[in-house]
Parts: sequence; structure tokens; C-alpha cells
Amino acid sequence: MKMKKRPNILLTGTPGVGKTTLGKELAQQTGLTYVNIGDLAQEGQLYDGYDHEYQCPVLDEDKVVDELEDRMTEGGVIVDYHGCDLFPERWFHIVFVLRTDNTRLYSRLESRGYSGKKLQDNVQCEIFQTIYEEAVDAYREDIVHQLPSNTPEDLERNLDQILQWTQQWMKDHN
Ligand code: DAT
Repeated sequence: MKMKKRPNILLTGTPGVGKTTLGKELAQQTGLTYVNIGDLAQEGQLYDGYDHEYQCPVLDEDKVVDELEDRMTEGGVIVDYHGCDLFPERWFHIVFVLRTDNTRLYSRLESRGYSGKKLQDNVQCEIFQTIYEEAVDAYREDIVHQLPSNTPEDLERNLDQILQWTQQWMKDHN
């Protein structure tokens, strides 16, 4: 018996926009597998050096891609990461860039313990829509969608929309 085909979904955007919240809920509702790239790198120590300015390890992008390749080929993966141009374009069937208003993002990151340059740089990243531009450069523009992620109502709406999209994709491909 042939396995049912399932789509791969990329959730991206500035830290704090709500990728993890949406991704985990989506995984529960769709049965797709949620993969947080930060956690994956931590577990496998997929690092290449240390960034002293931001005080965090630097991702080894090749190792991350190698680690995920088989699972992505099989399909049915929701990937969560605050960057998107390190992945092969062919991996994803759809890309969602979550967006949050500056003042809300500021308080979310502050309560996460961010301060100083790290806080400022992340809020600026959102203001300059850095990740959205990275996404439209890296993927076909018609598979890249921005989603407002300010309120619990936004979260519900995003869940419903992606759930519907996933069900339609499964119908079309099986
Ligand atoms: P990310 O994974 O993008 O870093 P997160 O899922 O950890 O973000 O969310 C950051 C914080 O914001 C967390 O306290 C939950 C909250 N949050 C996420 N989505 C939200 C939404 N749509 N409305 C209100 N708060 C939200």
C-alpha cells in the first residue's frame, strides 16, 4: 500500500511572532510532525562556532539540512525557524511568514528576557520585514503568505486557514 502524500509547511518570521505556538497546535490538529530547528540543532549539536555579539551558537546549516533531508523527502513536516534561505526550495509546498505589530513584539521579547541590542535588533528585523523579504527571495512568490499574528483570534484564524489548506492539498495529491 502506498503511503499518503503529505505536505511540508514552513513557519517563519522574527523571533516572538508565534511560530512555535502555531506550529505545535497545527501539528496536533493535522497529525503532521512539528520540527523546531533551534531544538533540533541543540539536540544534535549542529553548530559551527559561537556568536559572541549575540551570545549564541552559530547554526551549521549544512548539517541541519542533512539531518532533515530524509524526513522532508517523505513529507508531512512543519518546520519552525526564524530564517528561511538555508533550506532547499524544493522542500516546501507552502511558506507562512508570521507578522506582529512592533509594540506587541517588543513586550513579548521583553518578557522572554531579551534586552538591549538583542531586543532592538529583533524588533528592527520585524519593522524592516527582513524575513518576509528573505522568503520571497528564496521561494516562489505564490507559495509565500504573510499571516498577522497579534491576538488569540489571529491564531485561531491562522490555524483554520492552514488546516483547510492542508486538507485540500491532501485531496489534490492522493
Ligand atoms: P516564536 O516561536 O515565533 O518565537 P512563540 O510561539 O514562542 O514565538 O510566541 C511568543 C509569545 O507570544 C508567547 O508568549 C506566546 C505569544 N503568542 C504567540 N502567538 C500569539 C498570538 N497570535 N496572539 C497573542 N499572543 C501570541
